[in-house]
Amino acid sequence: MIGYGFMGAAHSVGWRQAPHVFALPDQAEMAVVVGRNADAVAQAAAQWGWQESATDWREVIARDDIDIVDIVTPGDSHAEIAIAALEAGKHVLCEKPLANTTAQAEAMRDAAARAAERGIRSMVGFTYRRVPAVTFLRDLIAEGVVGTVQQVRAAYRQDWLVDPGMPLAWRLQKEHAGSGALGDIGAHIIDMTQFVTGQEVTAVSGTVETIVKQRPLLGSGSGLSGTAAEGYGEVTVDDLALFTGRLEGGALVSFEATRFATGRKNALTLEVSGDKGALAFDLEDLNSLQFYDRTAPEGRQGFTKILVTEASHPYVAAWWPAGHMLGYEHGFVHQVVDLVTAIAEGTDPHPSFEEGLSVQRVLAAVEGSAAHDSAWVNVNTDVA
Ligand code: 4PW
Repeated sequence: MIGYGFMGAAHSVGWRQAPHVFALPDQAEMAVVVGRNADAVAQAAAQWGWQESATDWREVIARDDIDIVDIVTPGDSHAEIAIAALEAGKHVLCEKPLANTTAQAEAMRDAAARAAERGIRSMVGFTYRRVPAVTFLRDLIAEGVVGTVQQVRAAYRQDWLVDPGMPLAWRLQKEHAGSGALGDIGAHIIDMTQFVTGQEVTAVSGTVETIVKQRPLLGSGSGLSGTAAEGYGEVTVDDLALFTGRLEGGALVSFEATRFATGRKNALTLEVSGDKGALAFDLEDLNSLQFYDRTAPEGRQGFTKILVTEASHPYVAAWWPAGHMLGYEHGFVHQVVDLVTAIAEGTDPHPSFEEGLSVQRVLAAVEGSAAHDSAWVNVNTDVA
């Protein structure tokens, strides 16, 4: 695993738990964790259970005893590491968003396609697809329970930037993160919308905004928290992005990605409305779905809460007896299960780098639209 911050911790939990809870077709050992700071990465290795730590990812990728490379670094290094790993014959799991630009994502998709010819697999870490309720929601839509999808509402709201004293972490710097709320959390709701509806976003119109333009420099910290050092620096990414998308089938989607939703901590909500019914998911209540059945007798219709905690639901049987709850970390476990299974069975895991690229194109289209007074941008023809 390359990187050891917030996502490194989450992925470590995934690698650690998966072989204990699920009957994996092949074993995965937590061999090496890599980071630039030798002491800090050694501490991460000890805390999360990696056999070794190292400071040079190129040396680790060259090792014969490494089969899978898991990339949890900021977006600016995804392309270089992923392409090198694929060329070295390693299967790759890469955190989202796939890259910082569409050009990088295209190069990664091409490297993945070349590697696939040699049986090398690659996958993007859109982990929320693997929340059982989200996978189940996708299955229900595919089964036709909402009928024709006519409208989607997708929002990812956080509030960790409302405090102007929150320091200038890498997520707030374009050269490291590519974009702000748009790429970090907007990417999740774009992927989730495309995943559950089975339709791509073909055009967008949107706007992005940076509310607090200067922040204290970062002293220490990772993930969504940190301490300030002396001095201020420029915020070079968006704090929020609001955009409308058009799906292949014609339905409109309202997207909201924001780090300025005061009081909303990690509120990802998705509602799919169709001519036969509607389905809604809320990450802050992630063990359930809301289902509205328009075909039920008049007077008995209403949103019903379905607990997605039965053995028949995706991923659930391996965990606890029916009715027992899962949380944020379980998606990372399921991600490892699906990747290792695909590698062992010789199939291509999802989301593929191609799917990661499709999200990247939507992100670029939103930025393009925002730069031109929210003009509609066609994702596949207008994005270079
Ligand atoms: O991928 C996302 C992160 O970058 C996460 O799932 C949530 O938002 C939590 O942290 C950020």
